[in-house]
Amino acid sequence: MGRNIAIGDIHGGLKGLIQLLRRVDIKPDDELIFLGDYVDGWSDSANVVSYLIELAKQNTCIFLRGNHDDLTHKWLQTGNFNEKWLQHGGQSSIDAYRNFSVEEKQEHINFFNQMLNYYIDKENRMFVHAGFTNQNGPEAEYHETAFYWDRTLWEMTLALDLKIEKSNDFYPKRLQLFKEIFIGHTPVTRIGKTKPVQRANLWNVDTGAAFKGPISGIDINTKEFWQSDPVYNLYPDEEGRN
Ligand SMILES: [Mn+2]
Repeated sequence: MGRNIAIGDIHGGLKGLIQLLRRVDIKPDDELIFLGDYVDGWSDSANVVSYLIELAKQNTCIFLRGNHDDLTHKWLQTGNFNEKWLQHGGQSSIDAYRNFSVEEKQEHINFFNQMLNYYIDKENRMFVHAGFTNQNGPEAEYHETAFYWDRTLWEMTLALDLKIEKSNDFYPKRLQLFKEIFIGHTPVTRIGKTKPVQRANLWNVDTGAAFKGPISGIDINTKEFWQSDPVYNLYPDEEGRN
């Protein structure tokens, strides 16, 4: 039986992703659940997407949609973008696509189209890039952008008294809905951590690859995890997102 491995934010760091998958020692029957943000950051944004398209031919892969994927997707489709995106890694994605043909870009657009906003597995574990806000669960979410932008789910667990019992009336309803929730989006380096962080039944697997951290993968059953080197060390001539 293969493993189920969730992988955090990548942000164009293909060298880190390859290193991570080698350390995980992936086998053909392992399922890989990517938590989003494949692009915007290091210079290999477009190459990461090409790599993932190929990887999905060998392994069962689930690709969640990150906020950076959504912005890059929109730019690829329409040519439209905003200044904020350029400053937060968008320029690196524009540069990365410079030598890609129309056909290659179309293949990537198809890949972006097929990304999921969230995924719930047979054991009622939820996977989403950022979070959700509706107490009645993701199906009831009013604005789909929450799935790749929300930070309240993560912030709530940081503020939560972890001694509170799940049966307590004040236990957050959003957490009660699922056995476990796996997210990326907010680097754990912001709270001084470098490894995947558990808060209640929520796991944050974004270890800050866009900045000074590594890319992380975690076996969702055993919680064994693996990491690349800090990605900025693999791109010594680049400034990254700082
Ligand atoms: Mn991110």
